[in-house]
Amino acid sequence: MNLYEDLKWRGLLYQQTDDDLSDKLNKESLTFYLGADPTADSLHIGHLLAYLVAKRLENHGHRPILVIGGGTGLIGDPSFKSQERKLLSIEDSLKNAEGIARQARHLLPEATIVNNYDWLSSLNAIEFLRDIGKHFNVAYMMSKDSVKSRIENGISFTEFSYQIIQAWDFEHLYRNYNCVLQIGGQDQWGNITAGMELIRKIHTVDAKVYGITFPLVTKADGTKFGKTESGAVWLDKNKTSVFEFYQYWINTADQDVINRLKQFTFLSKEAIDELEVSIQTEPEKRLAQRVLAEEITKIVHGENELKKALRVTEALFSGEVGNLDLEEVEMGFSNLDSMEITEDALLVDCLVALNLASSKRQSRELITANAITVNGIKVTDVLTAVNKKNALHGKYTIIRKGKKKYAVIEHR
Ligand code: 545
Repeated sequence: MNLYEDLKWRGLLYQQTDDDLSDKLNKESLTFYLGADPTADSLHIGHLLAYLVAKRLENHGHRPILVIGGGTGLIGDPSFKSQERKLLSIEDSLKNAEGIARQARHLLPEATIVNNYDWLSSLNAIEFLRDIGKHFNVAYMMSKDSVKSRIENGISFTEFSYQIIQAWDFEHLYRNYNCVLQIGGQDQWGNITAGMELIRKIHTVDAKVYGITFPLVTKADGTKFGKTESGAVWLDKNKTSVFEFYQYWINTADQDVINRLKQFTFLSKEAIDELEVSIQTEPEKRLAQRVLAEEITKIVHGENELKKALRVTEALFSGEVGNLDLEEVEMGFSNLDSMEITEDALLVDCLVALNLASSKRQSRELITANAITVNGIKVTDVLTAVNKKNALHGKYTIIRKGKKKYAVIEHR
């Protein structure tokens, strides 16, 4: 399969500006770009897709430029937003930009990374209005979905102008890097085409520049992709632990897992077809989900972190948590119901405090019924005490009720 067919097969092509783009993509080596505004200090898995598309193009011989929107982030992209954004402070924008740049560098180590604050911050109002603004017709700007959908509820001149600023980025990169292609999600179509317009007006109508977008990731059940009860699934392991990250992917529904494998992994069609068969023939193994979770966790967090997430998963399943190292314990248990104690305590009291039992009496019943383990060891004595000395790594006591319910005590 050539690159174009591969992108199509993976469901990664939503719109393209030219029909002859397939030949360009397959046969030439283009400099292209992808932008991200530092609206947060980390990317989440929705944005990850964009970087993986960039990586697919790079693997095929195209040259990526990753634009970190330190400048555009100060303006606020109205695309797909029903309401005006709160302005980001310059400090936050630049601080977030550092975080995003670090992740971008990790995902595409070979890419050129630039921050548009570097050229946007020195643009003055006269230049902006004379040299750039003059090329934009207001009716054209208002016809963009990002603006049109907002006219009634209100859109500031600031956000209205966003498309011009992103357009100027494309022109800047075209002029300085011979960048001829911009990629983005489907929400970016209006901004990408605005840039192509501007380049043709400033340079020549024949300037060969292109744009492609990929579709929003959707789930078969209609709920939002990339969200859990506790919020977005972030790439930063301090915001979403590697264990939670791994768990998110392993819980992918059968109806979605093949699409995810196509979009988010670099596995071949043959490999993915085989996994599709396994969903039919041995669904209980959840092989496709396992492969998906392992592949993506490896891409984002590396082999070593994946190993830890697998060890934690295995320990939670078997109950044998005693062999986990401190980092693994924290990875697996930081989000559980927990309590802190500074002195020794009776297990029966802890069970109540942790909501594992409704009363001391029930605590005792659970213990005599062999339903409670502490740090992986079955407890039979109702007078068992919980103390720092026996804690894992001198810090945590992990309690398990039945097969699945866990809680943690932190010793201070
Ligand atoms: C800025 C300057 C440019 C070109 C592009 C931009 C950014 C663009 C935009 N993109 C989105 C984004 O989200 C925040 C990410 C960091 C927390 O707003 N105007 O910055 C997303 N983008 C990736 C995909 C996207 C898009 O980063 O394009 O569609 C999500 O899949 O929403 O010169």
